[in-house]
Amino acid sequence: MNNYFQQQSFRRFLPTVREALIHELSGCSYSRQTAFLDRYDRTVTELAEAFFSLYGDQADAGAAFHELAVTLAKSWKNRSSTLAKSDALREQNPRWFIERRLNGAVCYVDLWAGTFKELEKKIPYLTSLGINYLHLMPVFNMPREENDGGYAVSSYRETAPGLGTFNQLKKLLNALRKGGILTVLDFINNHTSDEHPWAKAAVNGEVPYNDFYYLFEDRTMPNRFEPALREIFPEVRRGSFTYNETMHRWVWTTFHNYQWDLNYRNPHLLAAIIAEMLHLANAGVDILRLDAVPFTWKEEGTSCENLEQAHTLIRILNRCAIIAAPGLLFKSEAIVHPDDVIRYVTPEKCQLSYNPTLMATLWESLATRSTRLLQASIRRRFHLPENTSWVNYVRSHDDIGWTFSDDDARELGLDPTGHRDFLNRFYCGLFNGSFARGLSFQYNPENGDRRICGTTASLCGIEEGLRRGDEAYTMDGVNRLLLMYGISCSIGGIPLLYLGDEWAVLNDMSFLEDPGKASDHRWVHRVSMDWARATLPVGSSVGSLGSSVGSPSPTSHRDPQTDAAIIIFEKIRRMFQIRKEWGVFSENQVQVVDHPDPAILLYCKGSADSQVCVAANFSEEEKVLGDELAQIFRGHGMMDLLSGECWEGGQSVHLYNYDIRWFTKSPD
Ligand code: OTU
Repeated sequence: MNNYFQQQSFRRFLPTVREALIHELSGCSYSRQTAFLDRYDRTVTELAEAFFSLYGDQADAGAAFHELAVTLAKSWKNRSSTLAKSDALREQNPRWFIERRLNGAVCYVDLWAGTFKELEKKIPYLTSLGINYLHLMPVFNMPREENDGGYAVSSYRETAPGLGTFNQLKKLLNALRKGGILTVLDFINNHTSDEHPWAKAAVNGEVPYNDFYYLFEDRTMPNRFEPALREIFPEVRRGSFTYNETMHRWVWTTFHNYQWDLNYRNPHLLAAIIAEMLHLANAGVDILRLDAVPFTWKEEGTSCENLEQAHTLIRILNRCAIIAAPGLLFKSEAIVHPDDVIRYVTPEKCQLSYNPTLMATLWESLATRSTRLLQASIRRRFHLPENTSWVNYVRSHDDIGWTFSDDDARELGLDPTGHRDFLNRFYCGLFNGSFARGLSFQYNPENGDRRICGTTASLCGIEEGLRRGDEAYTMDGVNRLLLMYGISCSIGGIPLLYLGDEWAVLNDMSFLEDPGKASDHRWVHRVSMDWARATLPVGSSVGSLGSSVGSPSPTSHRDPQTDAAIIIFEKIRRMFQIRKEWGVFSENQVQVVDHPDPAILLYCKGSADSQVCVAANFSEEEKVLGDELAQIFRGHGMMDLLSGECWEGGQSVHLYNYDIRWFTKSPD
């Protein structure tokens, strides 16, 4: 801190801020006041140090900090007593979310249910599957035509009109809470849409909004920054800046030209964004998914991704939550190099993170029938700090990017670029013998990069099997899908079901007819839920559910896709159920066990009677496991938790094509 606040010492100014907070809280009960002040006193030094490390050289940093602190007090004052009570419980146990044994799911409200009200009616469906963590993708106001699936936010407070009102959203969050389901909402804080009131005010040159975005009078600065920047959507447009005719200014737009990057060099913008964040927290959301975390800080001559200051910003958000909404968790969305992904995951930054490394290497293993890269990445890149957790996903609403470590690949004798090229061709169905039916996304002619779109079922071969009318081919696809979920459910952390995957939803090309979607291939896997299919003859009634999903009735006539879907639905439900019974699956620790056959992945978790050992076969050939299991279980009998099958001690174990088993010591 070279600066104004170093000379003055920001500590000297903190008592004045505290006075203002006491004044702000005057209407609150004594216990509410002391709870806040206790947390504030414990945290403020850390918060201020982080804040002034970014802004200490600006003369009005003190005023901005004051503004921020008052926002915290105001927000706490408005926090409901229900949330404050749950805050208190969560504060006492930083492992609370690990102990909840979470089974995650994610959906777009409109595509999956229609509206907030309709979604409320689907809670029994979610609970019958065993889901207790639900991520609702962007629910706030967005531009009508193109809005990047809502990731162009026009408001952090007004909900998208088609979904319902903010009060209905609050009601839904409340109902989910009562149903034992934690909720996750996106906090898209790297950018807003160009229709956000802040952006509109900036266009009109209004103070202070003219300083909320990165605006440049000419190309001088953009030209200096641009050479080092990554293009995220190169098929849509080149470069990272957009000229605005009204302002005669260039705007920083990392993603689409209508997504304007927020200027975190302005401490008042940070204070304003934290007010929005806490407003969301007070609506009753448990977890905020921080979108695009790598991009929030820009520094000339760098890639403007994963900079230290971006980490400091998250620490500030986290400290503010500790003070004003201590039950809130953060989930990082950083789809970058594995070493960079992991740096966001600490109790002081994001307690949760997507695990893109696992996701990418799982798909890599399916294509190659070798788990070597997957094993290397689990060994080196799975370990997380205490009281944090991975969110292990197979598919999301986004593309699949091959974000494995080049060093890991080279050690295995793979040329990273050539290997990515192979994977892209494989998943676009352009490689001879490929079972996958995916689409290419964002080809960049300059460096040959591209990513992959497609539903899990289509990428696993179910689509191709159904097209051929080949039952065995389709079943291989089903087993691949279950293998992927079998690992994301057992390796450690929170598995995330992309809703629709449990019904083997296939690619849907109808997005090509919608001008707002046609240029974005990700819509091929953002498919609307066909509830008529879900009510097909699974036991008595999947649609009305309760807990009544029984076994499929053998006499009823079903189409092959439904047959596949029913198997998947039941198996995923079973995995989620076992996870509830076996806390070890929610813990991070995992040991990969060597196996000479590259198609086999073997790992163990836990110890003594709660030890489990997962064995998976990533090939279409049957395999016989060696004596690895006998050694692990010391010759004791074993049981597969998934099927209930048992083996006597020392008996050899066969793994069918794409088989996965969750072994434990068999009950005596
Ligand atoms: C996220 O993804 C969202 O998940 C996307 O749906 C949005 O389009 C985007 O942000 C903009 O809001 O580039 O291809 O490292 O890779 O933030 C997906 C992070 C994306 C980026 C990621 C981004």
